[in-house]
Amino acid sequence: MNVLLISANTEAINMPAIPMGLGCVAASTAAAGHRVRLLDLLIEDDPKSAVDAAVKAERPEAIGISVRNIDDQCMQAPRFLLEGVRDTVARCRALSTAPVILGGPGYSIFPDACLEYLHADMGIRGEGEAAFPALLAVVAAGGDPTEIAGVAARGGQASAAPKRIAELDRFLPPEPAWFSASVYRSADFWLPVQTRRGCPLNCSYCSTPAIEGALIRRRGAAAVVDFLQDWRDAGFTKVFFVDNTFNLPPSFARSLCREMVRKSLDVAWRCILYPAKVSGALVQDMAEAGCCEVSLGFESGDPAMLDAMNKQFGPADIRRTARLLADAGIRQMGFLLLGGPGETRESVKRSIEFVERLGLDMVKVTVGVRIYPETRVAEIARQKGVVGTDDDLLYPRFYLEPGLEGWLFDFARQAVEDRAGWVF
Ligand code: B12
Repeated sequence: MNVLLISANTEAINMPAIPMGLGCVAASTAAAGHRVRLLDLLIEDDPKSAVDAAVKAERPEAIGISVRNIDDQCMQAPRFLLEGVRDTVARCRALSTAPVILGGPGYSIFPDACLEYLHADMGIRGEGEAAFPALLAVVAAGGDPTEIAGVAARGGQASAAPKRIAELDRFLPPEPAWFSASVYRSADFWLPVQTRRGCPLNCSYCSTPAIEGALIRRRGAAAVVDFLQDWRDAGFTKVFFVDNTFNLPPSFARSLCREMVRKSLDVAWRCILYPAKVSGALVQDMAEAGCCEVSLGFESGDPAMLDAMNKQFGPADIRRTARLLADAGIRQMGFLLLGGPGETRESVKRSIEFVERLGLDMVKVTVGVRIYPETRVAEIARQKGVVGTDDDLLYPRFYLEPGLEGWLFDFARQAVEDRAGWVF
Protein backbone atom coordinates (compact mmCIF):
# COMPACT_ATOMS: atom_id res chain seq x y z
CA MET A 1 0.00 0.00 0.00
CA ASN A 2 0.99 3.63 -0.39
CA VAL A 3 1.12 5.01 3.14
CA LEU A 4 1.49 8.61 4.27
CA LEU A 5 2.52 9.13 7.90
CA ILE A 6 2.17 12.63 9.33
CA SER A 7 3.52 13.90 12.62
CA ALA A 8 1.00 16.62 13.38
CA ASN A 9 2.94 18.29 16.19
CA THR A 10 4.11 21.80 15.35
CA GLU A 11 5.10 22.84 18.88
CA ALA A 12 8.66 23.39 20.06
CA ILE A 13 7.66 24.07 23.69
CA ASN A 14 10.59 23.27 26.00
CA MET A 15 12.56 21.80 23.09
CA PRO A 16 11.65 20.57 19.59
CA ALA A 17 10.89 16.84 19.58
CA ILE A 18 11.85 14.63 16.65
CA PRO A 19 8.85 12.29 16.09
CA MET A 20 10.85 9.13 16.71
CA GLY A 21 7.73 7.16 17.68
CA LEU A 22 6.30 7.77 14.23
CA GLY A 23 9.72 6.88 12.83
CA CYS A 24 9.39 3.47 14.54
CA VAL A 25 5.99 2.99 12.90
CA ALA A 26 7.41 4.08 9.53
CA ALA A 27 10.27 1.58 9.79
CA SER A 28 8.05 -1.38 10.68
CA THR A 29 5.48 -0.45 8.03
CA ALA A 30 8.16 -0.22 5.34
CA ALA A 31 9.59 -3.55 6.55
CA ALA A 32 6.12 -5.06 6.08
CA GLY A 33 6.38 -4.18 2.38
CA HIS A 34 4.51 -0.87 2.16
CA ARG A 35 5.70 2.28 0.44
CA VAL A 36 5.97 4.87 3.21
CA ARG A 37 6.43 8.64 3.23
CA LEU A 38 6.95 10.41 6.59
CA LEU A 39 6.00 14.07 6.89
CA ASP A 40 7.00 15.99 10.03
CA LEU A 41 4.99 19.22 10.24
CA LEU A 42 7.34 20.60 12.90
CA ILE A 43 10.01 21.34 10.32
CA GLU A 44 7.71 22.62 7.59
CA ASP A 45 7.53 26.40 7.04
CA ASP A 46 3.95 26.08 5.87
CA PRO A 47 2.45 22.91 7.42
CA LYS A 48 -0.94 23.29 5.71
CA SER A 49 0.52 23.47 2.21
CA ALA A 50 2.92 20.65 3.08
CA VAL A 51 -0.01 18.37 3.99
CA ASP A 52 -1.87 19.25 0.78
CA ALA A 53 1.23 18.70 -1.35
CA ALA A 54 2.07 15.36 0.27
CA VAL A 55 -1.47 13.99 -0.09
CA LYS A 56 -1.57 15.05 -3.75
CA ALA A 57 1.87 13.68 -4.52
CA GLU A 58 1.66 10.36 -2.65
CA ARG A 59 -1.96 9.41 -3.44
CA PRO A 60 -1.99 7.43 -0.16
CA GLU A 61 -4.20 4.43 0.42
CA ALA A 62 -3.88 4.93 4.17
CA ILE A 63 -2.90 7.98 6.21
CA GLY A 64 -1.47 7.64 9.71
CA ILE A 65 -1.37 10.71 11.95
CA SER A 66 0.66 10.93 15.12
CA VAL A 67 -0.98 12.92 17.92
CA ARG A 68 1.53 13.97 20.57
CA ASN A 69 0.45 17.02 22.54
CA ILE A 70 -3.14 17.68 23.55
CA ASP A 71 -2.28 20.82 25.52
CA ASP A 72 0.67 22.49 27.22
CA GLN A 73 -0.35 21.45 30.77
CA CYS A 74 -0.31 25.05 31.95
CA MET A 75 -3.18 25.78 34.35
CA GLN A 76 -2.78 29.58 34.36
CA ALA A 77 -3.24 29.97 30.61
CA PRO A 78 -3.84 26.54 29.05
CA ARG A 79 -3.33 26.13 25.33
CA PHE A 80 -5.37 23.42 23.63
CA LEU A 81 -3.23 22.10 20.80
CA LEU A 82 -5.57 19.89 18.79
CA GLU A 83 -7.11 22.53 16.52
CA GLY A 84 -4.19 22.32 14.08
CA VAL A 85 -4.41 18.51 14.11
CA ARG A 86 -8.10 18.72 13.28
CA ASP A 87 -7.25 20.93 10.34
CA THR A 88 -4.64 18.39 9.18
CA VAL A 89 -7.23 15.59 9.28
CA ALA A 90 -9.73 17.76 7.39
CA ARG A 91 -7.16 18.52 4.67
CA CYS A 92 -6.40 14.82 4.25
CA ARG A 93 -10.10 14.07 3.94
CA ALA A 94 -10.69 16.85 1.43
CA LEU A 95 -8.01 15.52 -0.91
CA SER A 96 -8.18 11.76 -0.33
CA THR A 97 -10.59 8.95 0.43
CA ALA A 98 -7.90 6.98 2.29
CA PRO A 99 -8.75 6.04 5.89
CA VAL A 100 -7.23 8.39 8.45
CA ILE A 101 -5.71 6.42 11.33
CA LEU A 102 -4.59 8.08 14.58
CA GLY A 103 -1.93 7.04 17.06
CA GLY A 104 0.65 8.55 19.40
CA PRO A 105 0.86 9.41 23.11
CA GLY A 106 -1.86 12.10 23.09
CA TYR A 107 -4.22 9.81 21.22
CA SER A 108 -3.46 6.88 23.54
CA ILE A 109 -4.56 8.84 26.61
CA PHE A 110 -7.82 10.03 25.04
CA PRO A 111 -8.60 7.59 22.21
CA ASP A 112 -12.35 7.97 21.89
CA ALA A 113 -12.41 11.72 22.53
CA CYS A 114 -9.62 12.26 19.97
CA LEU A 115 -11.39 10.20 17.30
CA GLU A 116 -14.52 12.23 17.83
CA TYR A 117 -12.88 15.65 18.01
CA LEU A 118 -10.50 15.07 15.11
CA HIS A 119 -13.04 13.32 12.87
CA ALA A 120 -10.62 10.52 12.02
CA ASP A 121 -11.71 7.03 10.99
CA MET A 122 -9.72 4.83 13.34
CA GLY A 123 -7.03 4.87 15.95
CA ILE A 124 -4.48 2.60 17.57
CA ARG A 125 -3.74 2.88 21.28
CA GLY A 126 -0.16 2.33 22.40
CA GLU A 127 2.64 1.02 20.24
CA GLY A 128 2.22 1.16 16.50
CA GLU A 129 5.00 -1.11 15.18
CA ALA A 130 2.94 -4.31 15.10
CA ALA A 131 -0.61 -2.95 15.15
CA PHE A 132 -0.32 -0.44 12.29
CA PRO A 133 0.83 -2.92 9.60
CA ALA A 134 -1.71 -5.43 10.96
CA LEU A 135 -4.43 -2.80 10.57
CA LEU A 136 -3.33 -2.02 7.01
CA ALA A 137 -3.67 -5.70 6.15
CA VAL A 138 -7.22 -5.80 7.57
CA VAL A 139 -8.17 -2.58 5.77
CA ALA A 140 -6.81 -3.94 2.47
CA ALA A 141 -8.80 -7.16 2.94
CA GLY A 142 -11.99 -5.27 3.85
CA GLY A 143 -12.11 -6.85 7.34
CA ASP A 144 -13.18 -5.44 10.70
CA PRO A 145 -10.32 -3.27 12.05
CA THR A 146 -11.63 -3.31 15.61
CA GLU A 147 -10.79 -7.01 15.87
CA ILE A 148 -7.19 -5.88 16.37
CA ALA A 149 -6.46 -5.23 20.05
CA GLY A 150 -6.28 -1.51 20.82
CA VAL A 151 -7.96 -0.41 17.57
CA ALA A 152 -11.11 1.70 17.69
CA ALA A 153 -13.28 3.20 14.98
CA ARG A 154 -15.07 6.53 15.30
CA GLY A 155 -18.61 6.03 16.46
CA GLY A 156 -17.96 2.36 17.30
CA GLN A 157 -17.30 0.53 20.56
CA ALA A 158 -15.17 2.28 23.18
CA SER A 159 -11.44 1.78 22.74
CA ALA A 160 -10.13 -1.49 24.18
CA ALA A 161 -6.74 -2.23 25.74
CA PRO A 162 -3.88 -2.72 23.30
CA LYS A 163 -1.60 -5.75 23.13
CA ARG A 164 1.86 -4.67 24.29
CA ILE A 165 4.95 -5.82 22.41
CA ALA A 166 6.87 -8.18 24.69
CA GLU A 167 10.19 -8.16 22.82
CA LEU A 168 11.01 -4.67 21.63
CA ASP A 169 14.04 -5.79 19.62
CA ARG A 170 11.71 -7.78 17.37
CA PHE A 171 11.29 -4.53 15.42
CA LEU A 172 14.25 -2.83 13.82
CA PRO A 173 14.43 0.79 14.96
CA PRO A 174 14.28 3.54 12.34
CA GLU A 175 17.37 4.45 10.36
CA PRO A 176 18.63 8.05 10.30
CA ALA A 177 17.47 8.35 6.67
CA TRP A 178 13.90 8.82 7.94
CA PHE A 179 15.06 12.11 9.48
CA SER A 180 17.55 13.34 6.91
CA ALA A 181 16.71 17.08 7.06
CA SER A 182 19.75 18.97 8.35
CA VAL A 183 17.67 20.96 10.85
CA TYR A 184 17.41 17.84 13.06
CA ARG A 185 21.15 18.04 13.67
CA SER A 186 20.99 21.65 14.89
CA ALA A 187 21.76 22.64 18.48
CA ASP A 188 18.12 22.72 19.65
CA PHE A 189 17.40 19.08 18.94
CA TRP A 190 18.15 16.17 21.25
CA LEU A 191 17.64 12.79 19.61
CA PRO A 192 14.83 11.00 21.50
CA VAL A 193 15.85 7.43 22.27
CA GLN A 194 13.60 4.97 24.04
CA THR A 195 15.25 1.91 25.56
CA ARG A 196 12.27 0.57 27.49
CA ARG A 197 8.51 0.98 27.66
CA GLY A 198 5.98 0.70 30.44
CA CYS A 199 6.00 2.00 33.99
CA PRO A 200 4.78 0.11 37.08
CA LEU A 201 5.12 3.03 39.50
CA ASN A 202 1.56 4.31 39.26
CA CYS A 203 2.12 7.92 40.32
CA SER A 204 -1.27 9.38 41.14
CA TYR A 205 -1.32 11.94 38.30
CA CYS A 206 0.58 10.18 35.52
CA SER A 207 -0.74 9.17 32.12
CA THR A 208 2.14 6.89 31.15
CA PRO A 209 0.40 3.56 31.98
CA ALA A 210 -2.33 4.54 29.48
CA ILE A 211 0.30 5.09 26.80
CA GLU A 212 2.87 2.40 27.49
CA GLY A 213 1.25 -0.02 29.94
CA ALA A 214 2.44 -0.85 33.44
CA LEU A 215 4.89 -3.62 32.63
CA ILE A 216 8.48 -2.69 31.82
CA ARG A 217 9.72 -4.13 28.53
CA ARG A 218 13.20 -3.28 27.34
CA ARG A 219 15.54 -3.44 24.41
CA GLY A 220 18.92 -5.12 24.64
CA ALA A 221 21.74 -2.80 25.72
CA ALA A 222 23.88 -3.81 22.73
CA ALA A 223 21.02 -3.14 20.28
CA VAL A 224 20.48 0.31 21.79
CA VAL A 225 24.15 1.20 21.51
CA ASP A 226 24.35 -0.06 17.91
CA PHE A 227 21.40 2.20 17.15
CA LEU A 228 23.11 5.14 18.88
CA GLN A 229 26.30 4.53 16.89
CA ASP A 230 24.43 4.64 13.58
CA TRP A 231 22.75 7.90 14.50
CA ARG A 232 25.94 9.43 15.89
CA ASP A 233 27.68 8.58 12.63
CA ALA A 234 24.82 10.38 10.87
CA GLY A 235 25.54 13.53 12.91
CA PHE A 236 23.31 13.15 15.99
CA THR A 237 25.60 13.79 18.95
CA LYS A 238 23.06 14.78 21.62
CA VAL A 239 20.68 12.18 22.99
CA PHE A 240 17.62 12.40 25.25
CA PHE A 241 16.70 9.03 26.77
CA VAL A 242 12.93 9.47 26.83
CA ASP A 243 12.28 6.46 29.11
CA ASN A 244 10.03 7.51 31.97
CA THR A 245 12.57 6.25 34.46
CA PHE A 246 16.09 5.73 33.16
CA ASN A 247 17.15 4.00 36.38
CA LEU A 248 14.50 1.29 36.36
CA PRO A 249 15.59 -1.45 36.55
CA PRO A 250 18.98 -0.26 37.85
CA SER A 251 20.85 -3.29 36.51
CA PHE A 252 19.70 -2.47 32.97
CA ALA A 253 20.64 1.20 33.34
CA ARG A 254 24.14 0.18 34.42
CA SER A 255 24.62 -2.31 31.60
CA LEU A 256 23.48 0.31 29.10
CA CYS A 257 26.01 2.82 30.45
CA ARG A 258 28.81 0.26 30.44
CA GLU A 259 27.99 -0.72 26.85
CA MET A 260 28.19 2.96 25.84
CA VAL A 261 31.63 3.20 27.46
CA ARG A 262 32.79 -0.09 25.93
CA LYS A 263 31.86 1.13 22.45
CA SER A 264 33.43 4.56 23.15
CA LEU A 265 30.19 6.20 22.22
CA ASP A 266 30.98 9.85 22.28
CA VAL A 267 27.57 11.45 22.76
CA ALA A 268 26.23 13.86 25.37
CA TRP A 269 23.00 12.64 26.89
CA ARG A 270 20.17 13.48 29.23
CA CYS A 271 17.62 11.29 30.96
CA ILE A 272 14.75 11.25 33.43
CA LEU A 273 15.73 9.82 36.80
CA TYR A 274 13.41 8.52 39.54
CA PRO A 275 15.12 9.42 42.82
CA ALA A 276 14.73 6.04 44.51
CA LYS A 277 17.51 3.54 45.06
CA VAL A 278 19.99 5.48 42.92
CA SER A 279 23.40 4.05 43.78
CA GLY A 280 26.77 5.78 43.62
CA ALA A 281 27.91 3.09 41.18
CA LEU A 282 25.08 3.88 38.77
CA VAL A 283 25.80 7.60 38.90
CA GLN A 284 29.50 6.93 38.23
CA ASP A 285 28.58 4.75 35.25
CA MET A 286 26.25 7.45 33.94
CA ALA A 287 28.90 10.16 34.21
CA GLU A 288 31.48 7.98 32.51
CA ALA A 289 29.05 7.18 29.68
CA GLY A 290 28.51 10.88 28.89
CA CYS A 291 25.44 11.85 30.92
CA CYS A 292 25.46 15.64 31.19
CA GLU A 293 22.05 16.36 32.68
CA VAL A 294 19.18 14.62 34.43
CA SER A 295 15.59 15.59 35.02
CA LEU A 296 14.78 14.67 38.60
CA GLY A 297 11.06 14.02 38.78
CA PHE A 298 10.40 14.23 42.51
CA GLU A 299 7.47 16.72 42.23
CA SER A 300 7.42 17.48 45.98
CA GLY A 301 9.73 17.65 48.94
CA ASP A 302 7.03 17.05 51.53
CA PRO A 303 6.77 13.49 52.90
CA ALA A 304 2.96 13.47 53.08
CA MET A 305 2.62 14.80 49.53
CA LEU A 306 5.13 12.26 48.22
CA ASP A 307 2.94 9.56 49.79
CA ALA A 308 -0.20 11.11 48.34
CA MET A 309 1.37 11.01 44.87
CA ASN A 310 2.32 7.38 45.48
CA LYS A 311 6.03 8.09 45.16
CA GLN A 312 8.23 5.25 46.35
CA PHE A 313 10.84 7.55 47.89
CA GLY A 314 11.17 10.19 50.57
CA PRO A 315 13.05 13.49 50.93
CA ALA A 316 16.20 11.68 52.13
CA ASP A 317 16.36 9.71 48.85
CA ILE A 318 16.03 12.90 46.81
CA ARG A 319 18.79 14.58 48.85
CA ARG A 320 21.11 11.59 48.47
CA THR A 321 20.50 11.33 44.71
CA ALA A 322 21.07 15.05 44.20
CA ARG A 323 24.34 14.90 46.12
CA LEU A 324 25.61 11.91 44.12
CA LEU A 325 24.80 13.63 40.84
CA ALA A 326 26.39 16.91 41.89
CA ASP A 327 29.56 15.08 42.99
CA ALA A 328 29.70 13.40 39.57
CA GLY A 329 29.35 16.76 37.79
CA ILE A 330 25.95 15.95 36.25
CA ARG A 331 23.62 18.94 35.90
CA GLN A 332 20.21 18.58 37.52
CA MET A 333 16.82 19.95 36.71
CA GLY A 334 14.23 19.38 39.43
CA PHE A 335 10.46 19.47 39.12
CA LEU A 336 7.86 20.63 41.61
CA LEU A 337 4.20 19.93 40.93
CA LEU A 338 2.21 21.92 43.46
CA GLY A 339 -1.49 21.95 44.36
CA GLY A 340 -2.39 18.26 44.02
CA PRO A 341 -4.80 16.41 46.33
CA GLY A 342 -3.75 16.89 49.95
CA GLU A 343 -1.53 19.95 49.35
CA THR A 344 -1.54 22.60 52.09
CA ARG A 345 0.21 25.94 52.50
CA GLU A 346 2.60 24.23 54.89
CA SER A 347 3.47 21.39 52.48
CA VAL A 348 4.11 23.93 49.71
CA LYS A 349 6.47 25.92 51.91
CA ARG A 350 8.22 22.76 53.09
CA SER A 351 8.71 21.62 49.49
CA ILE A 352 10.16 24.92 48.36
CA GLU A 353 12.54 25.16 51.32
CA PHE A 354 13.61 21.56 50.81
CA VAL A 355 14.30 21.97 47.09
CA GLU A 356 16.13 25.25 47.65
CA ARG A 357 18.61 23.45 49.90
CA LEU A 358 19.31 20.84 47.21
CA GLY A 359 21.15 23.49 45.16
CA LEU A 360 19.97 22.15 41.79
CA ASP A 361 20.97 23.84 38.54
CA MET A 362 17.36 24.46 37.53
CA VAL A 363 13.93 23.98 39.08
CA LYS A 364 10.67 23.99 37.12
CA VAL A 365 7.63 24.80 39.23
CA THR A 366 4.16 23.85 38.00
CA VAL A 367 0.99 24.85 39.81
CA GLY A 368 -2.12 22.74 39.27
CA VAL A 369 -2.18 19.11 38.18
CA ARG A 370 -3.45 18.25 34.69
CA ILE A 371 -6.15 15.64 35.25
CA TYR A 372 -5.66 12.54 33.11
CA PRO A 373 -8.21 9.74 32.72
CA GLU A 374 -7.62 6.45 34.56
CA THR A 375 -5.55 8.09 37.30
CA ARG A 376 -6.04 8.45 41.04
CA VAL A 377 -6.16 12.23 40.65
CA ALA A 378 -9.06 11.87 38.20
CA GLU A 379 -10.90 9.68 40.71
CA ILE A 380 -10.42 12.24 43.50
CA ALA A 381 -11.36 15.11 41.19
CA ARG A 382 -14.62 13.34 40.32
CA GLN A 383 -15.37 12.50 43.96
CA LYS A 384 -14.86 16.13 44.94
CA GLY A 385 -16.89 17.45 42.02
CA VAL A 386 -13.90 19.26 40.47
CA VAL A 387 -14.86 17.62 37.17
CA GLY A 388 -18.13 16.03 36.12
CA THR A 389 -18.39 12.25 35.75
CA ASP A 390 -19.05 12.65 32.02
CA ASP A 391 -16.10 15.00 31.36
CA ASP A 392 -13.70 13.17 29.01
CA LEU A 393 -10.90 15.57 30.11
CA LEU A 394 -9.69 16.18 26.54
CA TYR A 395 -9.97 19.92 27.04
CA PRO A 396 -7.40 20.47 29.78
CA ARG A 397 -8.79 20.29 33.29
CA PHE A 398 -6.65 20.82 36.37
CA TYR A 399 -6.75 19.88 40.01
CA LEU A 400 -5.91 22.60 42.52
CA GLU A 401 -6.54 21.68 46.14
CA PRO A 402 -9.56 23.71 47.32
CA GLY A 403 -8.47 26.53 49.61
CA LEU A 404 -5.19 27.18 47.77
CA GLU A 405 -6.68 29.14 44.86
CA GLY A 406 -5.70 32.78 44.95
CA TRP A 407 -2.70 32.05 47.17
CA LEU A 408 -0.65 29.32 45.52
CA PHE A 409 -0.04 30.97 42.14
CA ASP A 410 1.23 34.18 43.68
CA PHE A 411 3.29 32.37 46.28
CA ALA A 412 4.89 30.05 43.73
CA ARG A 413 5.57 32.87 41.28
CA GLN A 414 7.29 34.86 44.00
CA ALA A 415 9.33 31.81 45.02
CA VAL A 416 10.52 31.45 41.44
CA GLU A 417 11.34 35.15 41.04
CA ASP A 418 13.40 35.07 44.23
CA ARG A 419 15.58 32.14 43.17
CA ALA A 420 18.15 31.94 40.40
CA GLY A 421 17.63 29.06 37.99
CA TRP A 422 13.99 28.55 38.97
CA VAL A 423 11.35 28.78 36.25
CA PHE A 424 7.57 28.82 36.29
C1 B12 B 1 10.30 12.46 26.77
C2 B12 B 1 9.08 13.38 26.78
C3 B12 B 1 9.31 14.74 26.63
C4 B12 B 1 10.69 15.33 26.35
C5 B12 B 1 10.97 15.23 24.83
C6 B12 B 1 12.45 15.15 24.52
C7 B12 B 1 12.75 14.90 23.06
N1 B12 B 1 13.92 15.31 22.64
O1 B12 B 1 11.93 14.34 22.35
C8 B12 B 1 10.48 16.79 26.86
C9 B12 B 1 10.83 16.85 28.34
C10 B12 B 1 11.26 17.88 26.14
C11 B12 B 1 8.97 16.94 26.70
C12 B12 B 1 8.34 18.13 26.52
C13 B12 B 1 6.96 18.25 26.41
N2 B12 B 1 6.05 17.30 26.65
CO1 B12 B 1 6.48 15.44 26.84
N3 B12 B 1 6.73 13.61 27.04
C14 B12 B 1 7.78 12.84 26.97
C15 B12 B 1 7.40 11.36 27.21
C16 B12 B 1 7.86 10.97 28.62
C17 B12 B 1 7.95 10.37 26.19
C18 B12 B 1 7.68 10.71 24.72
C19 B12 B 1 8.52 9.84 23.82
O2 B12 B 1 9.51 10.28 23.27
N4 B12 B 1 8.17 8.55 23.69
C20 B12 B 1 8.92 7.55 22.91
C21 B12 B 1 8.38 7.35 21.49
C22 B12 B 1 9.22 6.33 20.77
O3 B12 B 1 7.07 6.83 21.61
P1 B12 B 1 5.75 7.53 21.05
O4 B12 B 1 6.02 8.86 20.50
O5 B12 B 1 4.69 7.41 22.08
O6 B12 B 1 5.36 6.57 19.81
C23 B12 B 1 4.87 5.26 19.96
C24 B12 B 1 3.34 5.18 20.09
O7 B12 B 1 2.75 6.33 20.67
C25 B12 B 1 2.87 4.91 18.71
N5 B12 B 1 2.65 6.00 17.77
C26 B12 B 1 3.23 7.20 17.67
N6 B12 B 1 2.77 7.87 16.59
C27 B12 B 1 1.90 7.06 15.96
C28 B12 B 1 1.13 7.25 14.81
C29 B12 B 1 0.30 6.23 14.40
C30 B12 B 1 -0.52 6.42 13.17
C31 B12 B 1 0.20 5.03 15.15
C32 B12 B 1 -0.72 3.98 14.72
C33 B12 B 1 0.96 4.85 16.31
C34 B12 B 1 1.80 5.86 16.70
O8 B12 B 1 3.88 4.07 18.20
C35 B12 B 1 5.16 4.57 18.64
C36 B12 B 1 6.14 3.45 18.74
O9 B12 B 1 5.67 2.45 19.56
C37 B12 B 1 5.84 11.43 27.11
C38 B12 B 1 5.07 10.49 28.03
C39 B12 B 1 5.02 9.11 27.45
N7 B12 B 1 5.24 8.15 28.25
O10 B12 B 1 4.77 8.94 26.26
C40 B12 B 1 5.54 12.90 27.43
C41 B12 B 1 4.32 13.59 26.78
C42 B12 B 1 4.23 13.20 25.32
N8 B12 B 1 4.63 15.01 26.89
C43 B12 B 1 3.61 15.73 27.10
C44 B12 B 1 3.64 17.16 27.13
C45 B12 B 1 2.34 17.87 27.47
C46 B12 B 1 4.81 17.88 26.85
C47 B12 B 1 4.98 19.41 26.80
C48 B12 B 1 3.85 20.20 26.14
C49 B12 B 1 5.20 19.86 28.26
C50 B12 B 1 5.60 21.32 28.42
N9 B12 B 1 4.63 22.20 28.68
O11 B12 B 1 6.75 21.62 28.31
C51 B12 B 1 6.31 19.54 26.02
C52 B12 B 1 6.10 19.56 24.49
C53 B12 B 1 7.36 19.25 23.73
C54 B12 B 1 7.21 19.39 22.22
N10 B12 B 1 8.08 20.17 21.61
O12 B12 B 1 6.33 18.83 21.62
C55 B12 B 1 2.36 14.90 27.31
C56 B12 B 1 1.35 14.97 26.13
C57 B12 B 1 -0.09 14.89 26.60
C58 B12 B 1 -0.67 16.27 26.68
N11 B12 B 1 -1.27 16.67 27.79
O13 B12 B 1 -0.59 17.01 25.76
C59 B12 B 1 2.96 13.48 27.56
C60 B12 B 1 2.10 12.34 27.09
C61 B12 B 1 3.22 13.39 29.08
C62 B12 B 1 1.99 13.55 29.92
N12 B12 B 1 1.95 14.52 30.75
O14 B12 B 1 1.06 12.82 29.89
N13 B12 B 1 8.36 15.72 26.69
